[in-house]
This record gives sequence, structure tokens and C-alpha cells, in this order.
Amino acid sequence: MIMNKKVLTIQDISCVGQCSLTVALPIISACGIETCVLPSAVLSTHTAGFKGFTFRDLTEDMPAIEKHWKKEKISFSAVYTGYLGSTLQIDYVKSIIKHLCKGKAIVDPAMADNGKLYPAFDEEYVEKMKTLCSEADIILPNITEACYLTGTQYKETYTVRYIKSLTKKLLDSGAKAVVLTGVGYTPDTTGVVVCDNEHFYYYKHHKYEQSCHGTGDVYASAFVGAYMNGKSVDDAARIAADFTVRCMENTIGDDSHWYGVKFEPMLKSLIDDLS
Ligand code: PXL
Repeated sequence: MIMNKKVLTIQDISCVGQCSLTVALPIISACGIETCVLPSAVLSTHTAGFKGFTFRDLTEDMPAIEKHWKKEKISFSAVYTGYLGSTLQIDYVKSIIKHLCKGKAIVDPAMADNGKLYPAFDEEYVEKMKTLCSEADIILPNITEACYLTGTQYKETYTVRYIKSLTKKLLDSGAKAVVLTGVGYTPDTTGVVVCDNEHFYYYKHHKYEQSCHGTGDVYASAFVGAYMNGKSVDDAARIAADFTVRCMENTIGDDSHWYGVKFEPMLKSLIDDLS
């Protein structure tokens, strides 16, 4: 019998803004992987730059959804979580992972960037996110999130030693592997660190002066797509980095597209990288 891989991704629907589910669903599907979704919340737009957005928290729906899936004997080859709607929701997400995930739990603790938490989150949420990360097989924080998760002071410039101590703290707290994004030691480079208790890998690439919103979600989704295609964590991290850079190159200079990256024309190049 053919067992197709099926990923469940749990994150919000920002109706407009090119992040979270509207990015994860097309990218993972383009990688040839069946993608099931559990929306954590529905927002009219994302929260970074738009004012007056609506926010409907879907926490209450989650236990009934899990119950129905259990009844239907539905399970997933992996669960990938992103921006979640509430602290209580994190408990429901853990239950879904425990009962319905047959493979890896991949957690993007999407909650902060550039030294600051996103508007919807507070310290209580950070504490709860720590517990989800400690149970994950792979976590994909940026440096800001890694600092919040480990109680480390955020720095804009840092040494290899600082990064190694950050990743060690994350591994010590329970995550089996860490993919740390946005790590650059010189002004014109950035990159990604992949490590577990046995190895440490660094992939460096060009850094653009302009940052683009939503690149964390594009990166994590491409990582999941590549990883579910059988790529190693290192290779998936590199493929996702190259894809994200191409998406940025396709977006920078288009000021009307300040809210997200134009990833769609780049999907073919991601598919080509998987072969
Ligand atoms: O890209 C992360 C993200 C996802 N979802 C929502 C957001 C953000 C970042 O600001 O606001 C709703």
C-alpha cells in the first residue's frame, strides 16, 4: 500500500499579507506534499504594519476538531506549527501532536523579530511557547525568538560564541534540533545555523539591506517542504535559504509590496532544487 506523506500545519490565516497559512499551504503543496491546515486564528491582515486588523481566535474549535480527526482515524506524517492564537491553544496543539502526529513535530515559534515581540504576544505566551519548543523535534527560531526562549539578552552584532551558547541553551531545554535563522557575522552576510547535540552546520549567504515581512514563514515552509521530500535537515535548511533569498530578490524594489514577499514566481525554482 502506498503511504502518502501528509503534513498538518497549524498557524493563522492572515487574509491579506502573505504570511502564515497563505504562504505555507502553497509552498508545501508545491513541494508535492499533501498539506492539511488547522487555522489558529483568522485576521483581516497580519499585525506588522497594518492598523486596525480584526482577530478571531479559533482556540475553542480545536478540541472538537481533534476529536473528529481521532474518530476518523486521521493522522499526520508531521506537524508544523507557526503563529498561534493563544496560550491555551498551545496546550491543544501539544495534544494534537501527541495523539495524531506519527512523525516529526516542527515548531516555528513565530512570536518576535528585531529584538521585539509581535504586538499580540506577552511574557506568558513566551513561557508557554518554551514548553512547546522543548517537546519539538526541530525548532526554527530567529535570533530574537531564541533570546526570548532562553532568557538571553538580544544583540544585533555578536560572535560565534554567542550563537553557540544560544543554540546550546535551546538544545538543553529539550528541542532535538535547532535551525536558527538570520545569523550573520559581517554586515553583508546572513545565514542559518543547523545543530543538534552531534553537529553544527552554518550556511552563509548574501544579506540585503532591506528586510521583507513574512520571510520567516516562507523559510519555514520551504524547509518543511524540502525536509518532507527526504532532504537532510542541513540540505533542507540550505534549500530554504536559497529560496527565501530568491523571493526577496523578486520583491525588493517593489514598494507597493511592502507587506510580504512575492514568492509565487519562485516556486518552480524550489521544485527544481528538490530533484
Ligand atoms: O509572519 C509571522 C506572522 C504571522 N501571522 C501574523 C503576524 C505575523 C508577524 O507579524 O502578524 C498574524
